[in-house]
Amino acid sequence: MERITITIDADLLAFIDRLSAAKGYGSRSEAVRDMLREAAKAEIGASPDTPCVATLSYVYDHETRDLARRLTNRQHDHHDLSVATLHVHLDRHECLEVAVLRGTSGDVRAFADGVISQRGVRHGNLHLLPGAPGQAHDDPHSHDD
Ligand code: NI
Repeated sequence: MERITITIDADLLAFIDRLSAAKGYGSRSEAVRDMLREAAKAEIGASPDTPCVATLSYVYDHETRDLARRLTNRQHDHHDLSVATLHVHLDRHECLEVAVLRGTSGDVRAFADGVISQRGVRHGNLHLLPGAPGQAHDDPHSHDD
């Protein structure tokens, strides 16, 4: 960890303190670090070549004709992106899947769009995180908490 000193106006400082209290941060530093991490996530969108890890979640009706098979085939076709998938049978008809993906943000987005746009897939959500493919946690200095 490096220590930096920043100068901000009273309004912004009050905002940081309100956010810290509302979200339960233990310190201003952790609140500000999380804001910067949010900014880093926005950066992922800037270039399709940015390495990332991602979670893709969606609900689908497994009785929709051929949908379950097509979704599985899609994951096999992109086995290089698909790290793992959690499947939950929500009720008699609906399934929730959470797929962990790793690759460039362009490839991950294209895969997610292809799943979310399928007829019968609902509540699709892609959450991208910065991370280098194949070395997400190998560097101890990249994981400070
Ligand atoms: Ni199911």
